[in-house]
Amino acid sequence: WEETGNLPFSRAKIGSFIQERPVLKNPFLEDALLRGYLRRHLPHEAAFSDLCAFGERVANEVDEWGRECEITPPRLVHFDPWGRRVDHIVTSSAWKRMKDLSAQEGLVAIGYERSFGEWSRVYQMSKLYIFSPSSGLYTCPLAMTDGAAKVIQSIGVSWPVDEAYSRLTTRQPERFWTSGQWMTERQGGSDVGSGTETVAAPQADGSYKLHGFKWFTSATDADMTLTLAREQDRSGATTPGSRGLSLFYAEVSRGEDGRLKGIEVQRLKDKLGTRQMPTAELLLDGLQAHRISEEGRGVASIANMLTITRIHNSISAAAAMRRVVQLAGDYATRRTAFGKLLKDHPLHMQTLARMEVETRGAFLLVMDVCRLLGREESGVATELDAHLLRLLTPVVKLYTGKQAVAVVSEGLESFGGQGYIEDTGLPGLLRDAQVLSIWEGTTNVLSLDVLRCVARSSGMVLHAFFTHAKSLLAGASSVSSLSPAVTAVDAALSELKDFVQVAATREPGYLELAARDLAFSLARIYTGALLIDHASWKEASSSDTYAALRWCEQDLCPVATQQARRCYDPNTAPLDAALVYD
Ligand code: UCC
Ligand code: FAD
Repeated sequence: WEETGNLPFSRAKIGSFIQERPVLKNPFLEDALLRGYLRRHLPHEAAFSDLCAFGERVANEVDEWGRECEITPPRLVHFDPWGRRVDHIVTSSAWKRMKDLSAQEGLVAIGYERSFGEWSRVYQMSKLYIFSPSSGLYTCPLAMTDGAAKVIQSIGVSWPVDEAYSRLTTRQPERFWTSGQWMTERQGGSDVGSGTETVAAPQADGSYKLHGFKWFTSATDADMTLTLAREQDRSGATTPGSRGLSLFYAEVSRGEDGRLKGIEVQRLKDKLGTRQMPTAELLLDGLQAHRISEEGRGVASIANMLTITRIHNSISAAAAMRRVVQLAGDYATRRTAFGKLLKDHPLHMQTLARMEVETRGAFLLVMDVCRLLGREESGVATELDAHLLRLLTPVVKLYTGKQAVAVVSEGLESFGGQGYIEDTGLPGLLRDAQVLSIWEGTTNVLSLDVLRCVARSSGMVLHAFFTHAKSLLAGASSVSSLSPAVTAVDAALSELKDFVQVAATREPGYLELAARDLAFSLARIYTGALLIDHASWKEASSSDTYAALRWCEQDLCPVATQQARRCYDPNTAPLDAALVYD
């Protein structure tokens, strides 16, 4: 060896083994459930060929742009070289390409063109699902843009927002606008009613000047925003609480001196994830705005935006899970340990299969909410559909947000140490997933939203839930292979019914403590029913059946389990507090 110079590791040789990387393939073609779901519900050649072509583009072109967004994060330039304040948020060229791509591909427009009628939202969200993990977080501005278009559509497309609407929903890159959603102030992001200090001073021309401080504003390079503020009366007084909040539309523009009009960008947030995208603190110092809601109806009017952004959030969560499972599956065909490929280790496959079950459940739950949204928007929704959409929107957001963190974290581990190495691109998936349960309403706040919508509907919302879940099970009653799953969901529905009956007789604090478990129960039961329904389709595969069975083996109704353990009784809250501060 010495004579030939082939000594291992000699003369700077670092060994000859190089591990093959996991390869991203066309995310549409790789996703059996997505294709099966669309074949069943949206069997249109045009949709399939568009999704297939887009998937090819995502794998071969766009994914690299997403990496570029990550490694070239936005930065804030406060002053120009001559000392003039400019507050310029410098973004990467890849981020700008994402904007053009989004317009060209109709990633917002599809929802408003409605070429596929009531299935248009499912089509749009399928595209976003393919795009999301490669998008460099561009799905964030798209979510808010879609939400703003929805709000404008719901209040009426007329001056002063008609031009904005046409720009938010266009496919022409040079006209396309994105929108911000500025709700959070320093005192409160959940409790917006108490936390909003921004005031709106009426102007002689009917517009307003906004003065306040917005603590979190994402994708701050947007062209416009919707935001909340308190209208001042002639004496400068405002109404406290939610009832004092109105919704305002403002354009983000610059004067001839190059300065932002009425806005100072204080700083960009230094974030755990979502680093591809700017999130700024903004001082609103006389920002010109137009009130677009009735006075005092700001929260109710922005609720349409929340519905849309929460659905986008859920799509991103399911997509992150799908991406990590795809990459982990591919890696398992390339990595060897203990003499065989990872894919040949049953315990490793069990781990990936459990991730796959979670991913399938999340996908079907969020697609069902998109289906309901599409039905509502095309005017074919029944009353039951409307109740389900209201109930399931917070449910899907809060449940998939938690699933995404767990599944993506497990996914990183399946690459061993490489899952922890930044330039593989894998850690970013986890860092970006962590925000999904925080923004657009935290898990607890959305659980309380579930309670609120149940409470305000005098039983109608829960009735819709039980009726639809039962009808999904009924379709599968003749499929014997699914019967253990059907029995499990049926039993969970009965437990849930019992819980509701008992809870109705208890003090309000009881329900508050049960809120999170209740929301999780709704998610697990409904998802179980959807998996069963999909598996009972005549073209379903044996894996569809297996996934349904596996999902339904878990505790589908944790709220009943915890109730039996007396976890919501009046003595629990003081005991919890004592434990925390022990
Ligand atoms: O985080 C943000 C942007 C992040 C970036 C975008 C990411 C998008 C995904 C990207 C994926 C990559 S923006 C900030 C988001 N902030 C929140 O989500 C706030 C969380 N807090 C809540 O949701 C609270 O529940 C509040 C603020 C809505 C509670 O306020 P109030 O004032 O206590 O609420 P009320 O009094 O219960 O409700 C006021 C009205 C009522 O209508 P009326 O008066 O007609 O009875 C409610 O029924 O608003 C109605 N309402 C709703 N309607 C409240 N929530 C809803 C709802 N969810 N749906 C329909
Ligand atoms: P808090 O309301 O202080 O909540 C703290 C904790 O208390 C949470 O765990 C919450 O669940 C819990 N909690 C609160 N109330 C209750 C209750 N009644 N019962 C039980 N538990 C409760 N906001 C915007 O408006 N626009 C943006 O573009 C935007 N971008 C963001 C980007 C990023 C990266 C992040 C991290 C946040 C962004 N936000 C944005 C803000 C985000 O929406 C808020 O941070 C979020 O809604 C939570 O509000 P908070 O931070 O005030 O938390």
